[in-house]
Amino acid sequence: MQCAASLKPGEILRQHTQQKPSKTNLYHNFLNLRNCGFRTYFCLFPPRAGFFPQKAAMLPFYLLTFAATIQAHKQLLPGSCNFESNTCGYTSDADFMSWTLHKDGHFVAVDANSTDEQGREKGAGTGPQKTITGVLLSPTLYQDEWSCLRLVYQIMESGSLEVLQRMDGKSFDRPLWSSKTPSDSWIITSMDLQNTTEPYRVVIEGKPGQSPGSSVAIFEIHISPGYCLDCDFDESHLCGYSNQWNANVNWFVGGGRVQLLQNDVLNDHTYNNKTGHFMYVDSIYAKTFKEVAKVMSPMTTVPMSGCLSFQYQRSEETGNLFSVYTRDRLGQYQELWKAGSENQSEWSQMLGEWIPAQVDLKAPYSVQVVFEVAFNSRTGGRVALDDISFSPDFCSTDTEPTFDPSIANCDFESGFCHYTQDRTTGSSWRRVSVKPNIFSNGDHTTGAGSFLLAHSRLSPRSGYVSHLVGPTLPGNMKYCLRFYFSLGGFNQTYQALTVYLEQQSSSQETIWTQGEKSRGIWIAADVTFQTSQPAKVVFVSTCMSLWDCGSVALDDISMTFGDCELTADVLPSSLPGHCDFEAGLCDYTQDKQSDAADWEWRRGPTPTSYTGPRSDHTRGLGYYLHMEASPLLPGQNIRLLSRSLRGSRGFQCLCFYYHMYGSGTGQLSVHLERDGEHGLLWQQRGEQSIAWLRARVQYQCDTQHQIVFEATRGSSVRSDIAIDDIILEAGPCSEPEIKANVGASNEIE
Ligand SMILES: [Ca+2]
Ligand SMILES: [Ca+2]
Ligand SMILES: [Ca+2]
Ligand SMILES: [Ca+2]
Repeated sequence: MQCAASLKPGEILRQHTQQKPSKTNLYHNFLNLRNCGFRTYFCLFPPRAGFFPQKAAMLPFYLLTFAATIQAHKQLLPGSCNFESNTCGYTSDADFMSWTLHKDGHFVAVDANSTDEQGREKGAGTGPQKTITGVLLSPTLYQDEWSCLRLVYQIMESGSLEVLQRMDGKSFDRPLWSSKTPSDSWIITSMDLQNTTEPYRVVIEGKPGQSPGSSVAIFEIHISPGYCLDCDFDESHLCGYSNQWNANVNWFVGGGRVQLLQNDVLNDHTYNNKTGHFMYVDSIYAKTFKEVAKVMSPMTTVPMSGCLSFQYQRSEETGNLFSVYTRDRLGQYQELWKAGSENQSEWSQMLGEWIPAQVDLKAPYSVQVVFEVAFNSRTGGRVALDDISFSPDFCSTDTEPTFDPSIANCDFESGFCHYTQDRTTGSSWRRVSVKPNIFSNGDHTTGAGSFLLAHSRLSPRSGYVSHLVGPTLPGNMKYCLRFYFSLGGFNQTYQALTVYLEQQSSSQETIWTQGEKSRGIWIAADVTFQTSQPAKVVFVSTCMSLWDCGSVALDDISMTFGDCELTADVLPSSLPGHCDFEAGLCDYTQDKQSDAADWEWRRGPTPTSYTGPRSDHTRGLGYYLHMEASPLLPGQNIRLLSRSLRGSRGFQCLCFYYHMYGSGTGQLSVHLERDGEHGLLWQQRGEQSIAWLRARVQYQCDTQHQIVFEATRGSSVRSDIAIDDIILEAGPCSEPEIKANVGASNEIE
C-alpha cells in the first residue's frame, strides 16, 4: 500500500475529489490513511466548493507531514472510542435501528438502505414518514471536571446527526450539538461537556435521509479534559482548529523537527523544543495588499465567559496586523484584541521569543475565536501561535461581570418589572387585564393576565405621548429585543408604536417602527441592535389627535444577547415534546387509526366565522394546529400523538396554549398513554375565550409514555379548537394550573 507521506502535495485530494466519492472508495482511502497514521487529514479542512483540489495543493503536504510525526499524548477520558475493532462500551438503543460497526473502515454507521426490516419498523415510530433512527449510547460516564468531546463524523447524501447528554434520572436529554449538512469527507466537531457531579451518558442520534446511499457514520469520539477552545497544537486534529483557506497566505503547522519553507525551526511553547508544534503564518507568498490569513477555533456550544490566553511570536512590527476576533454564526466579527495594543514592553522584535497574551472573552452565544494576520506585502514577516487556553475567570478582576440581559424581561403579570414611565409628557402606559371572554382579546402571556395599554379613551386630552423606559444595558454588546404588540382601531400613523435607544449622551436612535396592518392580534417583534455605550430601550406611543388613534397594547418583553436571527432557535423544536408548529409538526404525529380526521396545520383565521383563532400564539402571523369542525360530526374526535417519552422519577411540566372559541365548542383533552392504558391529564369543555389561554399540567410518570392531544367536535360547526406552543420540560411547573400523578392514580388532584 502506498503511504500518503510519499504522495506529492495535493495528490490525495485529487484522487479523492475527481470522481464523486462513493462510500466504498471513501472508506478505502480512509483505511489507507489510518494505516499510515494520517487519519487526521480529512478532518482538518472540510471541503469547500471551488477550493479543492488545486489551491489546496501545498497545504495538505505540510499537514500530512505534521500528522506523520505527531504523537498523541493528551489524556483521553472514558467515553472515547476509535471504533477500531469494538465499540468501547457504546451500545445501540434496542428501541431503534442498530448502529453497525464496520471493522474494515473502523467506524460505526446507520444506513438508509438497510435491509433490517424490523429495525425500519422500529425506527419508523407511529408516523407516516419512514424515518430511520439509530441511537448510540455511551457507557455511563462520571466526569466532574470540564471536558471536551471531539467527534469525527460524516453524513453521506442526506440525513442528520445529533449529540445529546442524558443525565441519570432525568426525562429529557440536553442537546449538545447537531448537523444536517452532508459532506464528502470526514468532519471534526467539538462540544464542551460542562462539569457535573451527576453520572451521564452521551447519546448519539443518527437519522440517514431518504435518498439512496444515505448514511450517518462516526469515525472517532475523543473526550479530553479541559475546554474545547484549549489547544497546544500537539494534538491530532489540531483540536478542531482550522485554517480558512486563502490563495496566498495560510496558517501552517510548524515544529516537529521539520523545516518549513526557508525558515528556521522555532522551539514550540508547550515543550520548548523543536519537536513540539505550533501554528504559524508567513508573508512570503503574499501577493496583494492586505492579504489575510485566519485560523479559527471550533464553534463554542455553551455560553462561555472568562479569559482566553495564548502565546505568540511576531516579527516586523509594521508589516503585519495580528488580531483576535469572535465570529458568530452569521459570520459577523467582533474584535477582542490587537497585537501592539497591549503592554509595549512585552513586545519583541525578535522571532523566537514567545509573548503571552490574555483577552477577556464574553460569548453568551456560539462563536468561533479567529486569529487573524493581515500582511501588507511579502516582507510582512511572520506570526506564530501556540498554547491557547481558556479559564472561566476573567483575565482581570476589573472586568465587569457578565450582564444578565433577562433583567429587561417583563410579562407585566405583577407590575412593571424594571420599566419606568416618563410622566413629564402627561400620559402613561397603564397596566390592564382582561378576563377570558368572547369579545375582547386577553394578554399574551396566559390569555387571562396583564398587559400594558398606551392610551385610554377616558383620557381627557386630545392626544398623548406615552414613554416606557427599560433598564440600563451595558454597551459594546449586541442585543435581541422581543416583544408582543397588539393594535386596535385606527392607528393612522407609524407613530402608534416605536422603539428607540436612549444613550447616556442623551442621543436617541429609533430602532423599530411598527408597520403592521393586522388588528386585534398579538404580533411578535424581533429587534436586533448594537450599542457602543450603555443604553436604555424606550417604547413610545404617540397620538397627535384622538381621531387618528386606536389602542396600542404591549406584553411579554424579553431581551437576550446576540442577533435575533441567532437566537431564533433558543428552544430548538428538536427538544422532545416542544413544538411551536412554525415549521410543521416537530416530533408529533397524527393518529391514523383510532380517530375521525387529522389536526390541520394552519396560518391566519379558520374558515368558519365566530369560531377558531384569528392568528397563532407564537408569532401572531405564524402557524398553529386546529380541528376544523365543519367536516366532522358531533362527538367525532381527532388525536395528536407525542413521540415516545422516557419516564422519570421527578415531575414533568407540560405547558401549551389552547384556543376554544365558538358557541358549539366541544372538548379538548390531554391524555397520557402507556402500555395501552391511558390517564386523563387535563380537560376543558365548551367555549372559553376569544384569546389563546395557557394550560400548565404537572405530572409524574416513571415509565415510557406518550402525550395525546384529543379534540372532540361539539354540537355545531362553530366548534373549532386550536393548540400552539407546546413545551414539555422537567418539572415541577412554576405555577401549575393542574397537578396529576399518573404513576399512582389517574385522578387529577
Ligand atoms: Ca505546542
Ligand atoms: Ca402579560
Ligand atoms: Ca387522525
Ligand atoms: Ca405557532
